[in-house]
Amino acid sequence: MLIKIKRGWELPEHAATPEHLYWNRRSLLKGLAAGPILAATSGLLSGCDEAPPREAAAAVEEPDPSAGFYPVTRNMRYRLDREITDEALATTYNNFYEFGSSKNVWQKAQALPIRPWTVRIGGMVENPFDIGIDELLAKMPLEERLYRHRCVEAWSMAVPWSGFPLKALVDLARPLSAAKYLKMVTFLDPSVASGQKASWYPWPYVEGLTLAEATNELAFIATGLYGKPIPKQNGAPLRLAVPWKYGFKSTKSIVLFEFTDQRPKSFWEEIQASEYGFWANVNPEVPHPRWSQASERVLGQSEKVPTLLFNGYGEFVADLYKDLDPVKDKLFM
Ligand SMILES: Nc1nc2c(c(=O)[nH]1)N[C@H]1C(S)=C(S)[C@@H](COP(=O)(O)O)O[C@H]1N2
Ligand SMILES: [Mo]
Repeated sequence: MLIKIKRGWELPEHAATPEHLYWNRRSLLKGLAAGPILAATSGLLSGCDEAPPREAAAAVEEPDPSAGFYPVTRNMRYRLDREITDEALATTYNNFYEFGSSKNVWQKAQALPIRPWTVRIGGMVENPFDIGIDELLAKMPLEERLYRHRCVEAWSMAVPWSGFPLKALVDLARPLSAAKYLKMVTFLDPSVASGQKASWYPWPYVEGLTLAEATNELAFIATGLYGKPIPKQNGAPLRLAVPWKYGFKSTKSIVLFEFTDQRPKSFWEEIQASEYGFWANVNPEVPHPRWSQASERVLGQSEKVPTLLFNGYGEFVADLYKDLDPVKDKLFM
């Protein structure tokens, strides 16, 4: 495969947010949520179209039975070349079509019941089983990772996910050797998710990875965000985070992990295969049929920044694709 990989360690480390500034900003946000000074300081967020409603930060503080698990220790292997996105932006500017096609769905998503929440591990495994989210959380090695996130629509953010490597779940599932893919499926409940009443979409939301991708160290199941249980609008109680791929691969609110020997057809592939393929690896040089992927708008910033091959994660994942043809196999679409 003819791809020049820029390694992560070549990225400018000086741009990463120092820890103490990060924590100060968090307490600043908390203070804003709690007190009436928000109005006076809301100019901080103006000048961008994502200024969140003032209730946003308060709503994500709802009690959650898994709250005691967080915060978890940050794994310093996964670093950023940019500042962490403000929590109030990352939790109020969302894609979650189950609750509507606008970015402003965070309030509607609060209707999603997340307890009890049963995850089915099925398909080609030694013994299919169901497991409740809290039992799963207790079994899994929780850690925090700073990851970039690049939406196919050319906006991006950088957030602290908490959760566990997807590989830990694959090991728990014990797939049969014939299994080649992992399919992940979102809940289906049109009574709480009004977007699912739109019959022209192929609900439920489905995504898939090869098992080699699913067991790559970067593939992560996020159960927390900003040191707390993950908000509903970001995919509670568990969602995928595969930062080298376009954001739509990162399925939210998963109820089924199914091991299979058939390549899963994803939600977006079903809708428009010529624009949203199976691999969907980030590449600034391969434009979307309707727009360039060369740069991205970072949430909260007015300047665009260049998009990186594999979203900057080539050192971790480029090897996965070395036997494939980028064009014929549509690796970047
Ligand atoms: N079930 C489900 N998962 C989903 C989506 C969705 O609409 N439904 N949108 C995807 C897209 S396009 C993106 S960019 C990310 C957005 O995640 P965020 O809202 O936490 O930023 O979720 C992905 N996962
Ligand atoms: Mo996206």
